[in-house]
Parts: sequence; structure tokens; C-alpha cells
Amino acid sequence: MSGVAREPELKMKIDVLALFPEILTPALKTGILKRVQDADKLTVNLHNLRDWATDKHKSVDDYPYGGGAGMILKPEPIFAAVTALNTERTAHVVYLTPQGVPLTQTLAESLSLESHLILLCGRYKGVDERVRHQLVATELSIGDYVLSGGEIAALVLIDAIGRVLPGALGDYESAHVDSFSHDLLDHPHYTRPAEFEGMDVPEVLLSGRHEDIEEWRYAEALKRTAMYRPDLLQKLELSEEDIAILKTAGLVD
Ligand code: 6GU
Repeated sequence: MSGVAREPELKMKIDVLALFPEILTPALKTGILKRVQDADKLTVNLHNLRDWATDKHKSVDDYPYGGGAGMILKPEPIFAAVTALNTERTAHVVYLTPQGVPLTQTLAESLSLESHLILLCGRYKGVDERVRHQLVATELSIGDYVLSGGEIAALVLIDAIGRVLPGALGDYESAHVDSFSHDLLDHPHYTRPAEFEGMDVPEVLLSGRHEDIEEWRYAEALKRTAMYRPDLLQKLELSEEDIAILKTAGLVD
């Protein structure tokens, strides 16, 4: 093996703490997430919060002080679980909640550098505030809509992290992740046949002229971003050429 470039031996452990952890099971057995676990780059352990309930009814939730609708996840089972799972004291605890900061590619890539994550999945009205203060490092939301619980959000986060772990993707894809794909939506893609039910693949893609192809792809990505995600464009410094492309498409005046 000497002289052969090797990937860094980064390994990540993720403990998921949830009331319905089985929601994640099939996705973890599939595709890239299965591959990174088989390759020992990632270990995911699913835990049911109820296993740390202390009373005879195994209760994990209770009524809110001050009244109001909905139930609150009790602090005792969560503190007991996190203490049991964080024996090495190195875990970064993430709480999945619609009240969190939005998940972005940048945040997923930064969390992918941790060695141990504990993902605490909210349910009902969320967790007792003392859990947030004492245990949680990052509160994270996957978007501006409300899910019935944090389990699916945790799965989204694990997927986003899993695919950027070293060795998860081939070299081509890894390079692609690092390119302008952060800033713009992707360009359109076509495969064979060149004509399908009267619809032709754009001629430039069949031309073999690689510079023209890159130029076309960039223009298409720019136009698509202007149409669907003007908020993303606002964050960028557009060049004169960019503005010309958007003017021609009638997307700016
Ligand atoms: Cl992390 N949890 C829930 N329950 N709903 C959400 C979410 C998380 N992110 C967006 N909606």
C-alpha cells in the first residue's frame, strides 16, 4: 500500500434518540447510507426514548406548566439517555425542531466533521426548556413547514451527512460537491435517446464542444436559479455576462 494516497480515517457515530426510531430503519439499509455503514465510515444506533422512562407507566411526556394544548417531552428520560450515550463526553447533541436554525449544505458538511452526534428528535410541543439549555449544542430545522416529529428530519440530516463522508461518493461526485453547486441550482440533464416523442436534446449537448457545453450549462443554471430561487441569486455577485444572460431570458430588466 505504500505510496498510495489514502483517505483520512474519519469515522462517525450517530445515536438517534426518538419515540419512533423505527421510522429511519429502511432508509438506513439502502443506497449510499448502507454503503458508508458497510464500509465502517458511519455507525448509526437507533434508541427509543421510552427505554429511559423511569416511572411504571414508562411516560415520556407531560402537560405544560401554565396550561395550553399539547404535551412536552419530560426532562428525566432525555437527561438519562444522553448521559448513557455520551460516556466519552465528545458528543455533539443536535435537537431536531421546527424552531431550529435551517439545515444547509454548509451546516451538513460542518457536522460531518464531528466524531459523535446524538440526534434528539422532538415530538408533540417539543422538549422541556432545561434540555435545550443543558444538553443541546445545535437546534436544527429542515425547512419552514411542520412535521409530526423530528425523526424524518433526523433522517434527512443523516443522509446529507452520510453522502459527504470521505469515501461515500466517487471522486467525480466529490469534486462536483465542491464546485459552484453550492451557489446555483443544477442545470438540466439529458440522456439517450437524442429524440424522444418529438422532444429533442439541445443541440449543443451533442456537439462535443466542451466549452460551449459548460457555457450552456452555466446559463441554464443561472436562469433556473433566477426563476425558482431569486433569494439565492441575491447573495451572489453577478457579472456583466450573468446579467446579460438573465436580460436575454427576460428574467431581469
Ligand atoms: Cl426538525 N421537526 C419537525 N417536527 N418539523 C419540522 C422540522 C423538524 N423541520 C422542519 N419541520
